[in-house]
Amino acid sequence: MPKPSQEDAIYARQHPHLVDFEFNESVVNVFPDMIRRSVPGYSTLVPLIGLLAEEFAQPHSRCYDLGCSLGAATLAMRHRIQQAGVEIIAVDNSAAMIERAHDNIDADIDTTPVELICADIHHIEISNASVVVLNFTLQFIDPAARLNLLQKIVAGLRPGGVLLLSEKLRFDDDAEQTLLTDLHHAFKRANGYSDLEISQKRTALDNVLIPDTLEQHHQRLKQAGFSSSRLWFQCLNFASILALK
Ligand code: GEK
Repeated sequence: MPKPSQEDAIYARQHPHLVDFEFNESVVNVFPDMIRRSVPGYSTLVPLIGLLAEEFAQPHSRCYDLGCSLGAATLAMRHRIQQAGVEIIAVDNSAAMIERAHDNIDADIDTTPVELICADIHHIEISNASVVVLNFTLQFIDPAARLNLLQKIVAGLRPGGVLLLSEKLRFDDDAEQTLLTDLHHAFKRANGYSDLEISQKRTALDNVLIPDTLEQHHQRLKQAGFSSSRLWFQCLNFASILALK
């Protein structure tokens, strides 16, 4: 049985020495609550990833969920994909995440095979892919390594294959950046986070989550070799792009 998720109170009290955010055991315990209350649109976006995967999955191909955490997008794809011979490969470099993802997959009744791999996504092989999902993962990758990773994904995709790339956005225009940041903080306050929690989490993520602008994403995807990319989902400063090989 998967362990029930707990409420996220990681930054509820003052932390005298704030360290950079890590995907460790204490985050795993509260992760579903944390991501739902912190990422606007997450609860709508994840099932839609399943729907898009159903559209683009090709028979006898692989669907990848890179930075799968507890396997939310993996399960969403698994619940929709009907094509024969599809295998889902879910990868995360946090052992605590993969351990809990195993429980979630085991408790699910669908039968599409899922392989869970505890590894850095830079080091895994991508081949025979029709769908690749990076759901809020690229933002945690060193900016200097992002193009390389996207090039590896294009190389591993079949013709007609897609990348679904969801990210927190940054905006070049200062007024837009301020407006969307204020709205995001209002979203978190409305979901019960205090101002202390919001500001401590922000500090902890400062060196770890490095967002790009929408324009940077489109340019990098083109440079990596995708033939087109378009925004298909946005909720406040969180968005998802569909890139076609
Ligand atoms: C979801 N997709 O629920 N290699 C493998 N995994 C990594 C790496 C790396 N180099 N860097 C970070 N991760 C999920 C949510 S969370 C987003 C994704 C968030 C993993 C990291 O361990 C974490 O589990 C995940 O990427 C990012 O649909 O917490 O905002």
